[in-house]
Amino acid sequence: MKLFFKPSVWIIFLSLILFSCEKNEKLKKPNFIIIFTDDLGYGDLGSYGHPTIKTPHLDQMAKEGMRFTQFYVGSSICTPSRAALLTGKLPVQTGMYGKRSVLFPDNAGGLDPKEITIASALKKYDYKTACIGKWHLGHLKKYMPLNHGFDSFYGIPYSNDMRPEGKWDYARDNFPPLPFLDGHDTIGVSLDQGNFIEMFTQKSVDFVHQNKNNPFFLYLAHTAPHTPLVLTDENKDLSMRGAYGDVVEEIDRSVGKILKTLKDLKIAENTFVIFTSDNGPWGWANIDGGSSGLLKGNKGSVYEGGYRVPAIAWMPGRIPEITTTALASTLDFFPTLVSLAGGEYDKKSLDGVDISKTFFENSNVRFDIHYYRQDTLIALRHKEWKMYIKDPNPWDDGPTQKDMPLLYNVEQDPSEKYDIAKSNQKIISMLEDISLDHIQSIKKTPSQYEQILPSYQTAYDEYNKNK
Ligand SMILES: [Ca+2]
Repeated sequence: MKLFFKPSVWIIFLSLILFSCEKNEKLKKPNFIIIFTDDLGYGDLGSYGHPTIKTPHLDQMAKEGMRFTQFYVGSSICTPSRAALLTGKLPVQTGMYGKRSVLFPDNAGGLDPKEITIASALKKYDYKTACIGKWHLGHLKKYMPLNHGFDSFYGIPYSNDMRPEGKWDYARDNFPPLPFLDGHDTIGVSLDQGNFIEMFTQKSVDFVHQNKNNPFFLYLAHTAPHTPLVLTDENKDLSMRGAYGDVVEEIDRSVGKILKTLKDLKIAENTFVIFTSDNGPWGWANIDGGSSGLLKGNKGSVYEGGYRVPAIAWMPGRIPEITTTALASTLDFFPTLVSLAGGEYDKKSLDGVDISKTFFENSNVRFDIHYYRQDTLIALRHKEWKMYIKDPNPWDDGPTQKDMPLLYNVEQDPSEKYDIAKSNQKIISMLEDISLDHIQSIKKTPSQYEQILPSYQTAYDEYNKNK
């Protein structure tokens, strides 16, 4: 029997097929959660070898997912590291670098609203986006998360120690009480920081619940374990590692709650979660700072301990359960997430690369890491080789500029103990060519840190005169 329908019936039939395809396409778009801690070192988690900090939820996440041993940030300090993660560009390209290292409440600059962030890119593909925690990419309204592609913001505009209560006399005399914002509105000042991890966690869990039926991107940038280490009574004195351990263990419980929410809502298999840190531990914070484990150096340095951080990627059934030695960087989040969302981006402008194949197939995609101090390339890693073309630390008694280049095999010598430059001239020549190509290809944008807000200018000049 020959089937025959009127044209109008065919149109309805085809529309239904198209509608269901479109719906399936939407369902296939993965959700993304980036959990970004502040100043957590390479050696601070149980699964990264810390002897006394207990991190059972993160260790379980590592067991169920991919644990990176050679994962890097775009800069070893807060502001530029955050800019690199969100834009996929080295800070030298976005102007998010400068003599002061990071932005302060007296700064007039920030991340140019014209820069495309992961959030603004994903919004084009129907993602709901939230920024929870610490921003630190410019606190004036035009630079804040709502003007960088985020539908909502809940947290603090800069670091948790930029407040009058600390020991720094300039901050004590000039900085306002630390504001806490919801969107553009300040909803409190000098709030008890002991509640921050719980507040950020609850807000994150609520956001996931609200968006369980549509694609979402959550950027959860904890203010911890950056000093001051503040804890509520119920989270205090639990860790053998003291207050720093207490804070890291509270973050661990927070991660457990978020992953449990994804499992309970049955969206874990479609949610890509990555946990990492913005830079190495704060060496100057003494016992209140973390540990870079076997790596040399701390936050702010160009040594491995500044740039190499713990990172765990998790997407049950999709990301293999493995410890990987593949190189990867927070710079790669932008291109990777946008391409996983089925989106397009301008490859040429980015320093990050799509490392989906690293996450899903454990293959090596990235081969180079660039280590900058402000706008200057200090060192280059290519595969196992790391070469310093500039003095890694002009403030210590170690090698000086005339001793450059230094060369380390950081796979055999992750602690950067043994300079092997003299016996490897061919490697040096190859790395010199690669670094020269890189330097010539980089488009520098002037520092956004230089301009001081008029209301601070007198105090700022006075402070710098007396320094
Ligand atoms: Ca930091």
